[in-house]
Amino acid sequence: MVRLFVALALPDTIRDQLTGICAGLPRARWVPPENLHLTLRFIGELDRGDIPDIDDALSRISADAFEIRLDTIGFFGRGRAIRALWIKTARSPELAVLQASVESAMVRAGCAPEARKFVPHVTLARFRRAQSDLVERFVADHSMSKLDPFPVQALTLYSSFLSHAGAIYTPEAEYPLGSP
Ligand code: 3AM
Repeated sequence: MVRLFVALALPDTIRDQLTGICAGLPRARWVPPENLHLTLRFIGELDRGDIPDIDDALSRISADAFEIRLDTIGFFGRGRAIRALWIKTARSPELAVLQASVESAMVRAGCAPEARKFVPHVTLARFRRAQSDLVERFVADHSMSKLDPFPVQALTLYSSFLSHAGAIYTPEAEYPLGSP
């Protein structure tokens, strides 16, 4: 079995900018720089034999490259149950269309439809028992963080191996987008 997801890899410049933000929050389990990504579709556990159907569906997606920008820090959950700190993209109709294409492709490949609304974000940290006042202060302190825009030029199919030392994400295949 293999655990898969479809995501946007981030350029090194953006990883570096994010790594600069990811500090100074007690109890945060920061996502290591090499694991930072923007998930478009969590697929879940599949037989390796099902990968060709996923690969075929992703390779049929047709979309042009475009630019996005990460611009708002926030969190999922409330109080001690805050579970993730993230940075969200500025509104991007192109990203919404691309995510919808990935969703349709995955359903055509046999995956159950995703019921949750898509919130385009990069997870920066996870928490077991968050201190909500510190998380809220961190968000307020970073409300003016401005990251550079960057091009979205490919989709990446990742496998995820959950080890004791943390998740190991491996790019399994890349699907280039067309030139605009
Ligand atoms: O990109 P983020 O960090 O938001 O939380 C997992 C991570 O999301 C999410 O898939 C991404 C790559 O691991 N994920 C893990 N298990 C999941 C599940 N059962 C899940 N998303 C939905 N359902």
